[in-house]
Amino acid sequence: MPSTAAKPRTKAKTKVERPRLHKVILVNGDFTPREFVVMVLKAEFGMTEDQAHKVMITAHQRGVCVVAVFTRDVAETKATRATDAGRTQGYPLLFTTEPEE
Ligand code: TYC
Repeated sequence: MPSTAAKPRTKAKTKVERPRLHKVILVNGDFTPREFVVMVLKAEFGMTEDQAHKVMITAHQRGVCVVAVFTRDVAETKATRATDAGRTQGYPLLFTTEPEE
C-alpha cells in the first residue's frame, strides 16, 4: 500500500536556552548599622568580611550595589531572606532583584 504520509520538510530544532540570571541588589538606607549589613552579607551570601565590607561601602556611597547573580528563584529567595533578617531586628534593610540584560 502506498504511503500517503508527507515527509516533514523542516527539521524540529531543539532550542535550549540558559535561564536568565537575576541580580540581587543591596539598597542603601540611613538606619541600618554598617556592621549589621556586613553580617547579613556574610551569612546569606557566603561572603568574606572583606567582600561584604566592600559591597556594603559601595551601596553606602552609590546608593545600590549588585551583591551576586542567581537564577530567578534563588535570587528572590535570598533577597527575601536577607531583607527579613533586617526586619526581625527592626532595621529597614532592603535587598531587591532585577533580571540581567
Ligand atoms: N548607610 C548606612 C549607615 O550609614 C549603612 C548601610 C550601608 C545601610 C549599606 C544599608 O545597604 C546598606 N549606617
